[in-house]
Amino acid sequence: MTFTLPSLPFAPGALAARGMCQETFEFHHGKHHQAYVTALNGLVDKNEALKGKTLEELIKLAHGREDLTPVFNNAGQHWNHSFFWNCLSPSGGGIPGELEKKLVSDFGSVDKFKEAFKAAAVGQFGSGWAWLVLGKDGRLKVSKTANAGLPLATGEGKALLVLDVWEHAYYIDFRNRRPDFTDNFLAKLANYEFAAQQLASA
Ligand code: MN3
Repeated sequence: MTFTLPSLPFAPGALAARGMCQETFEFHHGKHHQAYVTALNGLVDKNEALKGKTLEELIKLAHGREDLTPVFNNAGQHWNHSFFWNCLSPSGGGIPGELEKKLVSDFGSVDKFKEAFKAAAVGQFGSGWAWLVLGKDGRLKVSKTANAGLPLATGEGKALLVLDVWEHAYYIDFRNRRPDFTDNFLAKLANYEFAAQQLASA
């Protein structure tokens, strides 16, 4: 299987007025994400044992395998970025009723969810990702992963929403201010409709 860079689900300049400019997407989607896809295809191409596997199969196979670390890193980054683009929206920030009810039930309030998510995003030392996950116990939780990590690999549940907290995700728009980048995501960019769809299909 050859992997390809998915198209953005919106025009690259569509989020500029909400704090994520076109240049960010030209680099983040067009260069960073493309580089992970290209590297992954190269790794699969030279390893017979990896050919024909789906992205999810590659992630599970390579997770924890020292000899397959580059495969895990590039496959995880391809999955994470493909998911991340869907977690952004030109009409982001509004939380559908069903999801809001679940957030209130599991975190106490929407504000408490946002506080927990921000703490995960800001508290991730170095590169990584902040997640809203539906845990195996049926409760929503916030978590963070380093580098290319993802809930599919850790087995902690189903991903509903993610924020990329690698510096390349925010340096053009927010320079070094990851807390402001996270606040802006939660208030103006987060596609809670997509998160609600993930929850409904769980
Ligand atoms: Mn990234």
